[in-house]
Amino acid sequence: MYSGAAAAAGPPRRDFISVTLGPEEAIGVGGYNNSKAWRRRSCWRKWKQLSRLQRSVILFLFAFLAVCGVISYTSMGEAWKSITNKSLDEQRTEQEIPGLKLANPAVLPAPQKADANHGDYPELSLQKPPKPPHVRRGPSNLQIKAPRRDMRLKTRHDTIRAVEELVEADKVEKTEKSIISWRGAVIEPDQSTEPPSSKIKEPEKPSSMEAEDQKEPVPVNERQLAVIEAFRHAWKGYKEFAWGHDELKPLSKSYSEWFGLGLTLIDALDTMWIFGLKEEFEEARKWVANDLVFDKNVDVNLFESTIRILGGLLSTYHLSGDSLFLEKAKDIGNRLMPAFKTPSKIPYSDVNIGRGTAHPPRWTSDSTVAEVTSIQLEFRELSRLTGDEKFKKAVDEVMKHVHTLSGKNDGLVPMFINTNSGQFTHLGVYTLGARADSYYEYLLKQWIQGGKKENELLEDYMRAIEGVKKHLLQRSEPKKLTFVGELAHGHFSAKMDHLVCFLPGTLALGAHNGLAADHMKLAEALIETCYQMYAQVETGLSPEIVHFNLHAQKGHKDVEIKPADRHNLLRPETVESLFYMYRFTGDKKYQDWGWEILQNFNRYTRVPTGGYTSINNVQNPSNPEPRDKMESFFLGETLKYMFLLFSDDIDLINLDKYIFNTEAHPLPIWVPA
Ligand code: DMJ
Repeated sequence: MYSGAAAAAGPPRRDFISVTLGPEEAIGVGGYNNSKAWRRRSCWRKWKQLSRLQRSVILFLFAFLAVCGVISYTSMGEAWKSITNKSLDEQRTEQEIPGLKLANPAVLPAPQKADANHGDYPELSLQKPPKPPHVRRGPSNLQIKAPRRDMRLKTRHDTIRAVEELVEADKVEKTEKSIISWRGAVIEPDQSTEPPSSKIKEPEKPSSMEAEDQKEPVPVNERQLAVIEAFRHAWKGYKEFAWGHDELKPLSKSYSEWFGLGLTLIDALDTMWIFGLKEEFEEARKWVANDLVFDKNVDVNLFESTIRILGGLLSTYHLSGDSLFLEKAKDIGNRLMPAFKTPSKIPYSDVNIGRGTAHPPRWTSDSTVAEVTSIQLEFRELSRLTGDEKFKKAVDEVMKHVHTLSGKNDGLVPMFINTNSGQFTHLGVYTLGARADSYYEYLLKQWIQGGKKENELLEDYMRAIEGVKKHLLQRSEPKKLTFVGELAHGHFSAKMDHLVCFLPGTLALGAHNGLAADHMKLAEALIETCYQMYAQVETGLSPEIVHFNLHAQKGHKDVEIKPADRHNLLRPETVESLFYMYRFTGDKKYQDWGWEILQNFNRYTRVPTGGYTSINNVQNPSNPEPRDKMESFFLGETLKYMFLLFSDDIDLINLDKYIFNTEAHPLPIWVPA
């Protein structure tokens, strides 16, 4: 069908159409013409000469080939991307934890829709978590790394000393041959978790194994360095005079024993990990491996040993990935279980961990409400890690039972519960302070831990906050500070424990997780009050309890302090709440307030030979009357929250992935946001 020459040569073949070409187009005449224009015209003619059916078939074939081409291009691109990404991740992980493959199953259950069940509670409308305005998404700092020295260092004596020590630590790091890699420094790769015989499902892996956490840490800043320096000073005293014992007595250069289980050391493990104190962590780890024995004829308090020991071991396991800590956590968890063998299943306050017996205090068969309802995060996590449901069942039963109890006042609970009858006792007294505080905290935190599905917990929490607003909130004079008082048989008392200062942080956490926006407003008002409990006092440190003035009186501040209440135990609640408030608002004033508090701890509670001490009199700067005791929560909580408060890295214990227990030990959220 193409050539004029052929056409000229004789009759056209049957299946060709004869075409008469002009002279310039005839090959024979005009010579070989292969110009683009000619070819285009020729093709077009050929196309026009096809039948309609032929054209349709060709068009269809073209379309079909084009579609196939697009599909195979996309899927090959994806495959190529995943091949290259995977090999990079694998290389990185292999360098950090030899033998660890990314093929490991996901650590936590697959994410679910956070608001899946909210239909049941129309009044509890959830908001979208607000994005913190100030923070960039930075790398996770869960890997231990010595803080970098390329920071802007200032002239403050403390800071310089801290840096010198850190340089020293760097040197030690380089010579430590026993370390596999820092993240895996203490991981013995062959150890595996051995689920107990009553195993019901596969145990979970530690959250540190998440690929997402394998990022470069953000360098610490000057304020964080000052916290590290404070920690090192406290640790120096503990190491020298109280190693392996419960608490340091820094003035008498000795120690005190509560359970005889190295409380301070265990409480401080994850703090050291987060601060990047490798050498100290390694030494403490050795003590846990060789000297921490739970098979002891000793009575321990169920709540205190759960939040400090079980909580501390579990979080250290998560951060370090070292199965030693899980093994120890399982051991203590099992030894605490006899506490739940009561007629009502409300646990006894005390357990003999060597004998396997439990009992209430000598003078009563009551337990404290906050104690029996603030062990759940830890036991539930132990079940998830071991695959053994018995821990979770025991503590969930307590919550379910308390949910149904009468004797509450608009969601506010009394302070005692009887282990025989399972009923509240001493009805009519309501506080957010001692003996009730962490009941409220754990309602919200369990709800978050479990993926926001356990509606009874949320319901109880929301009711309780309404109860607080209705019965316990008042304003002081002259500054009109919002505070949380107490109610005793219908009488309001303007007394507030420092312990109540956990509440602004908890309210802010709830608001961040979609609860009512007015919770955040209340949090803002309350944290201001908690700060004033420090700022209005002569030493700049809060007493254990304050009384607020309800009526303006000339020469009187908002805060009054009774002689019996003017001690300070180095408690964490205010800095804890400052940390949450800064994370969620980015308002630097919270960091500045925390900085003031740290300086006042340094001024009035620091013991030159090592350690910090509780004091008896926050109103006397010239003699604050040191008590000679450093509580374990100063290292476990107070300094940890300070360090986190001064950080701008939201991935340094990301609050959408971790929930802090009431002793500041971070545990993974099962269904992270
Ligand atoms: C800690 O043991 C815990 O924070 C507990 O919830 C309350 N008491 C101390 C700190 O003040």
